[in-house]
Amino acid sequence: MDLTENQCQEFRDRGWTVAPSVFNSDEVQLLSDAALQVLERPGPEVGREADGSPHVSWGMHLFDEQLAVLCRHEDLINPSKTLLGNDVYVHQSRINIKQTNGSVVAWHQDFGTYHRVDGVPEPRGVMIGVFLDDVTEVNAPLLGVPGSHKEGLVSTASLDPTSPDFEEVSKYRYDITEQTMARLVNEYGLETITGPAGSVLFMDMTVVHGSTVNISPLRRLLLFVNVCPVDNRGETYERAEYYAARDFSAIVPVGSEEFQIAG
Ligand SMILES: O=C(O)CCC(=O)C(=O)O
Repeated sequence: MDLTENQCQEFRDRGWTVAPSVFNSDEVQLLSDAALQVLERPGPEVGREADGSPHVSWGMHLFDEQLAVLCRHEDLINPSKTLLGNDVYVHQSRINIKQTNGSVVAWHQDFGTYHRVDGVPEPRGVMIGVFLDDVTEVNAPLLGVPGSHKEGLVSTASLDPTSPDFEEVSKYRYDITEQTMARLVNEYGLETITGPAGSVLFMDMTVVHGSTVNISPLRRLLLFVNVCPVDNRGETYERAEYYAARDFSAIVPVGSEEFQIAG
């Protein structure tokens, strides 16, 4: 699969495009099973809600072979190469699960942390989101400010040393102030990013985005494979490898036959 010219144009103008029906139901099942297993890990690579249930796991490709295959999958990598005009490496991968009543994700830009903490020099990179549940208006979809990637970095540090996860995560947070958010939404609007399970989102790393609490009973499981071109690699190593790449070699794409689907 590769993106059409219209999809590439939409990515450039709006900051993202969603490709439907990239993965079939067997692949969605396999990836969901693998992701749920990784979320069971006890280590610091899993971030938790106040009640101890997991809401994120970083570096999924380091911990599971099927998810490692996904991070090399041709339907993720070839479109990213088209969008970025170069070979790519995975800067960060993660599993985001929005359980019922799970936490809010504050407005931010992924590139904010990648640049300031991981030393990725330029705002060139794609967040690839793989939808493993139907994402609709009702189960806390990602919300994005269309066109916000054209503003460059608009986030500022948000430091709260009393936060329980300060050392692991919060120290590296760069949020968008209320004033900046009001200006951006006034200028560009705000949209939901939805699609059926099996869809894939390609989003510029500089787009301002976040999500609300999920008060529905409908789970929202999403995988992210965030890639940068090989000439835009992280130059500092403050964070562990599960947050930020050490391997900058160009990914050689593989097909779905690499997945080990049972039966
Ligand atoms: O899953 C979400 O709602 C947002 C995840 C996200 O933006 C992040 O973890 O940086």
